[in-house]
Amino acid sequence: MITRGFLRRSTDSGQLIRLPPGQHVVADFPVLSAGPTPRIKTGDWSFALKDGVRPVKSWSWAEFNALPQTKMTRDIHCVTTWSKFDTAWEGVLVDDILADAGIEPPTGFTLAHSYDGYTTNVPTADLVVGKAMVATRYEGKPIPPDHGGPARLLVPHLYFWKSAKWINGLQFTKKDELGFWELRGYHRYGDPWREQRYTND
Ligand SMILES: Nc1nc2c(c(=O)[nH]1)N[C@H]1C(S)=C(S)[C@@H](COP(=O)(O)O)O[C@H]1N2
Ligand SMILES: [Mo]
Repeated sequence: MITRGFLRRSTDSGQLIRLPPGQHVVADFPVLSAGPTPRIKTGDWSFALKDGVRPVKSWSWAEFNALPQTKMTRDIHCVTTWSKFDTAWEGVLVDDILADAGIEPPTGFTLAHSYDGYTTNVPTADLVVGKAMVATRYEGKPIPPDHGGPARLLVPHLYFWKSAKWINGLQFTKKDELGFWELRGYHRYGDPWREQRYTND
């Protein structure tokens, strides 16, 4: 039986594995940020959904926390080669954000935006149908600031740089516009199972 928390891939020999190629398992939770940790008070926090330049809807912290809450336990894979198994998150599925805004995904691409100016691009299809959430809790507690609190994107099936910390919005874009690391040599998609680390992988 395969449960949602235990994604396993078959090797040629038929063996079941859960560690993508070139990765090793860690027990700790490394912090990786391009700059200093922004400190955002939940009272100042808001999350905005945009279709191109057009604002669709925004939520305060209280409004966002009143949306349906979902738990997700997933393995995560950082491009710097560490993987961490069974990380437990809670937050709002992107599906439930869209439902609350009363829209279907308007374009095939999405750019996530964060309080530190970080951006990352993800195909919209990789954010919906239960694949991704805006997480507000980790291991049963508010997400620590270094790990992206008050809220971070969680797209566990792609390399962890796609999981934007300190997220403050999702923007639908007509084209696949590159984000912070994607402009600096990381792969535009970032599938750990295909080792899509750098632009031409
Ligand atoms: N806003 C923002 N999100 C970010 C980053 C960042 O610098 N800023 N770094 C990314 C990278 S490269 C990784 S590997 C993960 C690290 O998350 P962690 O510090 O919780 O392990 O966050 C990603 N999300
Ligand atoms: Mo990273």
